[in-house]
Amino acid sequence: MPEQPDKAFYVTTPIYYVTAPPSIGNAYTTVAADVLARWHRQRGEDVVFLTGTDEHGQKVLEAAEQNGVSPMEWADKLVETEWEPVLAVIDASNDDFIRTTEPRHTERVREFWQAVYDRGDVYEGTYEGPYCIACEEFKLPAELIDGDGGDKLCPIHERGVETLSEANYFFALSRYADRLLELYESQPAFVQPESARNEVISFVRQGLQDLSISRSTFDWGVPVPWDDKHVFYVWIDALLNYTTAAGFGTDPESFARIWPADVQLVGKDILRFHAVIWPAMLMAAGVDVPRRVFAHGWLQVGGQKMSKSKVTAIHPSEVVDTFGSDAYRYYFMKTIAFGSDGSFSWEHMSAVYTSELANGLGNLTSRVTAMVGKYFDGRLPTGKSSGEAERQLADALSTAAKRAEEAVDRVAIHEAVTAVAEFVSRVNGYVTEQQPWKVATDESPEGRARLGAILYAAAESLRAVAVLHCAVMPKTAAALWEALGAQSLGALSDQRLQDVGRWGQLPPGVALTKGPALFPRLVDDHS
Ligand code: ME8
Repeated sequence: MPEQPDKAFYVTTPIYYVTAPPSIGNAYTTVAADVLARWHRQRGEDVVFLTGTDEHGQKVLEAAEQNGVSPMEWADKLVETEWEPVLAVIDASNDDFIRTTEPRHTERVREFWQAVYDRGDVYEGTYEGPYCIACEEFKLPAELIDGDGGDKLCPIHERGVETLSEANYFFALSRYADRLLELYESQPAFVQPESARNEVISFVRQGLQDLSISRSTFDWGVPVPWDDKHVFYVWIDALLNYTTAAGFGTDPESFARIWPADVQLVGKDILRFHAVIWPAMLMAAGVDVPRRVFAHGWLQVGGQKMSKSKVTAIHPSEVVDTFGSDAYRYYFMKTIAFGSDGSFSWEHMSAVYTSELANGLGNLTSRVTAMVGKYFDGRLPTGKSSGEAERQLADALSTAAKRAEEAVDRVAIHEAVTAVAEFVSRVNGYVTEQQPWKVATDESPEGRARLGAILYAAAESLRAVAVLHCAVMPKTAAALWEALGAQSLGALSDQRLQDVGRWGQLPPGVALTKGPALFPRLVDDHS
């Protein structure tokens, strides 16, 4: 890969259909992308984090018709009342929000495809085949499953498919099969995790069919520049959002800084679009392909069989209202192996909240700040009388920080959060073993010095936890930073992950405060 010294770290989510309000499924991808964005910012990198909405196509048109408004009115309403507000609910720190109906995008779509047309990779033809509107995708007959009445259903949505037959324009995708296979070989990180990579390779090895890229039976889309009776197929318009937002075709300087994307997160349902069609489109236009497309697993509710409808029934606000956005983010990022399917249940979420957050990090923080208050008038003592136990704690911190950093580079978000959570347990265990409340009964200078060393080590560990947990639980990390009096080290956002393991940063003498509980006890635990 050519070196780009000023390259920003560019992370994207899929752009979501404005058919319905967001669900905990959509929010899962956005939170993961947000954690990566915040983590990389905490390394001091220039970061661009993009999310947005996918507003064209038959599916959105149908939703608007069912609600008796124009598709544009419908899209505006959903973006304004649902898709933008949900970002604040889950505390997403996106740098841009793209809507595919914006002129900055539609103009780029027309230019991009005109260029591919001019290069000879687009031709006119007819296609007939089963089409799932919910997926906005042609299906292969062999993929379909049998419904109760003997009809054929989409395997993802378990709903009927239509037979679409029309004259339209085709992209010569089949010409790119060999180049795609070469890409998967030479750039193994291009599709991750490994299971997704294998699936994509075996799919492409079977040979690719050309892709129908226009529609003439409805007009809710970007008009095809060389034939205004057609609009572009929603997917080949939507995929281009990632290059539009980076400045493709308008701002070469910004495009050189941002593109190629470093991590494009997608659910496994849309893997082929991102790992097959998308790079082939870019190759056809002579644009670099992304560095990594990462497909995460599917969320289920209450351990039930995969179903879009069950997850879509839960709005992120419902969960955030009970647990807060930090606990929400922690739960989804830690308990589900990123890349595997996962399950949400209120009971499990309550249990994790109580044991790991309220009784874990929350209680540790309140114990440490309360003891510094009680035994040292709220001023951090020195750690001069440290011994073997404190050295081991410092080692555990540096191991946890390395593990977390290395896991984030593999997009193993759950491993990174787990490494930090295990360090928190380790610190809790340390405080319990050292029994500072007993040491406090020894009022000799040695006893005082030892007590100081224990509380210093515990507070210094929490200083590191604030920095390490900042990407996942930004509000908690900020409250912890304040409780520790750590503002004297500068703003939390200026603390670098590269330095987090350096022991002894908190200056003795700073004022610690026992603020409100970081994670209040649950009133209604939904169990
Ligand atoms: O596919 N579990 O939009 P979409 C995990 N517009 N992730 C889930 C999920 C679940 N149960 N449900 C949804 C589209 N997601 C297109 C994308 S990109 C150029 C165009 C997440 O609104 C997951 O990331 O159907 C999935 O890929 C995405 O939402 C689908 O959102």
